[in-house]
Amino acid sequence: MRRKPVVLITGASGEMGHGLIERLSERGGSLDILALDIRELSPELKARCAHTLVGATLDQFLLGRLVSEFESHAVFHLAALLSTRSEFTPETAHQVNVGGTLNLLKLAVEQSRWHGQRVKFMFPSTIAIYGIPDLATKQRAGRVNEDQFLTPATMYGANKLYCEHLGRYYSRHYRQLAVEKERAGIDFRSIRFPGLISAFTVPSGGTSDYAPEMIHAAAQDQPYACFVREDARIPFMAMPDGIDALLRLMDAAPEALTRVVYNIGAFNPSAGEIAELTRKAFPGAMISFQPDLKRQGIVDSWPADVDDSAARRDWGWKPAHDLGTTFHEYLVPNIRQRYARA
Ligand code: AKB
Repeated sequence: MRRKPVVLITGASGEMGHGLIERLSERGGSLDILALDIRELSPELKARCAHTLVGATLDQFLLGRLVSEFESHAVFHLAALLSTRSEFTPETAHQVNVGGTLNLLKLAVEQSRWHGQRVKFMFPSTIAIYGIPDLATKQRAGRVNEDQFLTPATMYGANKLYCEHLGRYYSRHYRQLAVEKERAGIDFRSIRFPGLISAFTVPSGGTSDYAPEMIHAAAQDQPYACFVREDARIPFMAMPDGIDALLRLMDAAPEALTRVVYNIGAFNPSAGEIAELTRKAFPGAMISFQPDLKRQGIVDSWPADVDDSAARRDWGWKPAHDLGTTFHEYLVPNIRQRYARA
């Protein structure tokens, strides 16, 4: 009896999961989608998946059942507690973000043993792995490359940085003292995502959430008190570009890749610039700035911009949306439609 060959997506019901399932289901391909999340998927998302499971990546029994029924050939491990939420429960965040990732890496390497092919393991890392000590240094640093300021100031950033190293270990050094080398093993590939802005989902638990929160509030004529200063500046990207980047990196030929972990960038507006564009798109938007100094401190530790030349060179990364088209072609029309229907 052959198990069903699938691409496994954890955190499937999350912001990135929504976009990825839509794109993967449209793309088709030989692998069915197996979606795993602690929450039930929406009916629309479920309709795009061949199989859905409700459960946690920490549930060893569930993962064991998954292995008995499905043959995973690729994994998108999206399940995570984001930066702000992780600060309220740092130990739980460690268990979910690191323990969950370890479980999935172990599952992937076992799967590759069963079917004898390398399992592509796609891992979303984050700009939160960077830790810049102060604003003067942030200003001087400008576009930060992948090998700078690797001193995260949050549990989430520490978790993600460690998981990058875990992925590299499983990909290149796993069981290196065993008599028999892993025949197939896993092919771990990771992107350090900037703040992602979606027109179709509202963020939860991130510190870069002020951008999407502001825009979605304005579209609903709700007042929004922004928790960072007007001059706060970090890199952002339209969600569709983030999904495209994941798929493009997955499709890249192994020999083209000079790194396991890549930066990608698109635009890096200040919070004030985002507010200005939001007021233009939604006249009368009630936006105020009431910085939460603690959350502001996290944003100040993240780079103002990233150097993504390695991704552009190795696998042809190029964002489809700049700040203007993100607002005028992606966010505003879709968000207007979303709330008009509501
Ligand atoms: C967060 O704010 O925690 C995330 C991220 C930048 O990784 N959106």
